[in-house]
Amino acid sequence: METTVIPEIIQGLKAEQKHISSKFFYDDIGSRIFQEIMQLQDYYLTDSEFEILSLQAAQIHKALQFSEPFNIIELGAGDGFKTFKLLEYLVSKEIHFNYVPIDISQEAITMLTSKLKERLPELEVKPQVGDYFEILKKMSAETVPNLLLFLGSNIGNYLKKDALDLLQLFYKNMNPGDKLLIGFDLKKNPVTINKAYYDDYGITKRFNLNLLTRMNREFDADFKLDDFDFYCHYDPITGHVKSYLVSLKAQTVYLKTIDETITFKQNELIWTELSKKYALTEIEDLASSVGFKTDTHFLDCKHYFTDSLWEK
Ligand code: AVJ
Repeated sequence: METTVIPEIIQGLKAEQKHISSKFFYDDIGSRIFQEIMQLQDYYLTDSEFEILSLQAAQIHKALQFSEPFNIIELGAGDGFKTFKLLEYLVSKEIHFNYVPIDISQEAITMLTSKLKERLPELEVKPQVGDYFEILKKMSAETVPNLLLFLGSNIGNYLKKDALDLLQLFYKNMNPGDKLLIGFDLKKNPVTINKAYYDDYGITKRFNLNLLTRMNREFDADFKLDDFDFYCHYDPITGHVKSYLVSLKAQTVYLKTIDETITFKQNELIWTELSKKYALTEIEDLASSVGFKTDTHFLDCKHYFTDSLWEK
C-alpha cells in the first residue's frame, strides 16, 4: 500500500464509526470481482448504461457539436465494456478523436488497451494509469475539445459535499465548451435497488471482504474473513445504499507492518461504501450549483439510469 494512504486507512479504522473509503476496493483482485458484479442479472446498472451507449451513440455524438479532432477522456475506465459501443459507433462513422482511458488499476488498463487494439485497430488510444486529479490538470492545456466521461454511477460513491468538490475540480480543469457525460443511477423501486447490492451469490460480499484480504496482504494484518459478514441497506428517501462489513464477534486485529491494533466489538460495523441514487431534479441542481449547463439526459428504456450531458 502506498505510504500516503496508510494514515487515511488507520484513521478510518480508529474512528468512532469505523469506515474505509470505497476507492480501496479496486486493487487488481477487487477490479476483477467488480467485473463479476457487472455480470450479475440483478446488477441492472451495467445493462442500463450499456443500452444507453449502444442505442443512443448517434444522439450523444450529435449533441456534442464538437469540431474534429476531439478527445474522449474517461475517468475510471475499468474494463471499458460499456464505452466500447460509443467508441465503435464513432469509429464506424470515421469520426476523428483520441480515446484517453484512465484507471487506477494497471491490470484493467492493460486489458482494456489490448482489447481495443484487437477490436478497433483504427482507434487512437492513449491509456493512463493513476489518479484522476493529476491527469485532469493536463486537460485544460489541450487545444481540441474535450469530452470527459465519468460513467457507471461512480459519482454515486461520493457524499454531496465530496461530489460537489469533484465536479468543481472537473469544471476548473475544463475549457469553455468542453463537455461532461456523467452516469447517475436513478431512484426507482427500492426492491430493485436492494437486489442489485444484496446479491444471492455473495459476490458483493466477496467484493467487500477483499478489503480485509488486501489489508492482510499489504499490512501483514490478521483479519479472519470468517469473522466478518456483509450488510447493506437502501434508504429510498435519501437515495443512499450504504454497505458495511460486520464484525461477528469481539476481536482484535493486528496490522504488523504499521504496528497498529484495531479492536472490534461484536456487531461493530465498518462502513465501506455509499452508492447514491438520484432524482433528475437533484442532478440538475447539482450541475447548476457547480456552473454546468445541463444539455440532455440520455435515459435507458426502463428509466433506471441516465448518462447526462453537461457543458461548461
Ligand atoms: C462502481 C461505484 C458504480 O456503487 O454501484 C457495485 C460499485 N458496489 N456493487 C456501485 C459497487 C457494490 C458501484 N460503482
